[in-house]
Amino acid sequence: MHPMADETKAYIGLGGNVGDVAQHMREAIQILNKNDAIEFVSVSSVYKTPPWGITDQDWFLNACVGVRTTLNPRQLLEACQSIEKELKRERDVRWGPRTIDLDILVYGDLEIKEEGLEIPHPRTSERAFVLKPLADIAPEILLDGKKVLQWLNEVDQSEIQLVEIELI
Ligand code: A4P
Ligand code: MG
Repeated sequence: MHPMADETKAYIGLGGNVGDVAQHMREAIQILNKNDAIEFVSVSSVYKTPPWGITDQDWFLNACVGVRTTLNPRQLLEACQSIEKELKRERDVRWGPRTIDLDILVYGDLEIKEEGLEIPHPRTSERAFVLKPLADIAPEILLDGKKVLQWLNEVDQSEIQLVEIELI
């Protein structure tokens, strides 16, 4: 079998606001890396972002990774969810459940709207906390016909802060 057959470029968003989120991001990347079907390609900077949706909670750290994978979208979702479980299980005891989320933001140019799986991830083009890190590693990819960088310029990113930490 050709090792590069059927690889798709995908982008995964990392976010959390409980516990040592940067450390969870590092661990998530390490676990992704260990998967033979996932090749790690790129990582964004880390950003401190105001909470979106429910605003009465701590600020988040957000970042994005780019991968090449032979997994199909469902398999990649399962990989992401098993990482969440692994990292949350540890944290459950000490800090409660919301330590890190992994969202499949983009999978090639695929559009999926199924029960439990929507790609591109819902509301990506409205969310500065997703667009800012995604623009570090994939400014030119298209969401709904428009570049990530263009979407970013249309949202309020004034409160987002660059955090000087390395994930790899
Ligand atoms: N799901 C569907 N599509 C996808 C996809 N493309 N990638 C389903 C990953 N999961 C996907 O997710 C709920 C369900 O989404 C999963 O069972 C999966 O089948 P979850 O992670 O269990 O729950 P959640 O993340 O709390 O819900 P949701 O609706 O995904 O929330 P969001 O949209 O992820 O928002 N503010 C800042 N600043 N930074 C953040 O990172 N994150 C959230 C969560 C809110 N506010 C935030 C941030
Ligand atoms: Mg989510």
